[in-house]
Amino acid sequence: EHNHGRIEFKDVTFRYEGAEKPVLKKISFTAMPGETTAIIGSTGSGKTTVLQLIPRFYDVESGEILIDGQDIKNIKQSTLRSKIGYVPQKASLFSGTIFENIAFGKEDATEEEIYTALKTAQAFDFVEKRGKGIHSTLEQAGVNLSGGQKQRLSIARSLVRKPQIYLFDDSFSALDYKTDRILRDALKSETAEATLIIVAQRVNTVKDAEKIIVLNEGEVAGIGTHAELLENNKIYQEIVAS
Ligand code: DUT
Ligand code: MG
Repeated sequence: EHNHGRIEFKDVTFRYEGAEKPVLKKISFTAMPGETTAIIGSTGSGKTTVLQLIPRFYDVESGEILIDGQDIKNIKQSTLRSKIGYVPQKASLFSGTIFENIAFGKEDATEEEIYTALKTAQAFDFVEKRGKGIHSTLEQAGVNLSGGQKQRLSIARSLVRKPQIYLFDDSFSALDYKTDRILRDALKSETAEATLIIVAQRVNTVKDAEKIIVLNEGEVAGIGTHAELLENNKIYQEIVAS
């Protein structure tokens, strides 16, 4: 077994504490290193929940999640988290410099590493425009940033740590189509060996993924490429048409 970051969900069922019904029902899929696996589905379908099970923010009710063949329950929490770069749906920036925000989780990051990450995340230009560049302060956790700028800083933060596995939760939704495209191309070449899981609501963002998982009410409604799903998946067709 190679340690490359292959993620396998096997019949994963999950219920939030106190909830009557499970929000994920027998989810199975594999996400391969060197590939982008996209998860698409309407609001409330369970996309964020799927991502959050991987770093074990919650434990499954039944089924299992394996990384390179090993049940994540048997991986030390610190080892597991160090493998994963999780970019949450809502950017969690804090009041401090841009440098501190990007280096969060890798406090010994050099300026060069910060700049490289900002460039990949298409955040370099707007950061440079601020008086003190990366040493500018983000007031009140970034109230003076746009949604898309916050998303790009969050992405840069994940890149600095160079994890094996990247989980992007709707991280491109506030970007225009062109920036979305350029950013994902840059990500792909910067993280060529990594396992990328991208959650999105718009087809344009998932289209070129090696594998697209269609989630519907906590169930996998289909897995395939854009072309395959367009051909044979009713829910995917509806998303495309919407
Ligand atoms: N849910 C809870 N408790 C939580 C989080 C979510 O009960 O702490 C429910 C809400 C929803 C389901 O779980 O019915 C799936 O939520 P999730 O946030 O995973 O859905 P999503 O696909 O990420 O929705 P969105 O596109 O709005 O982000
Ligand atoms: Mg979500």
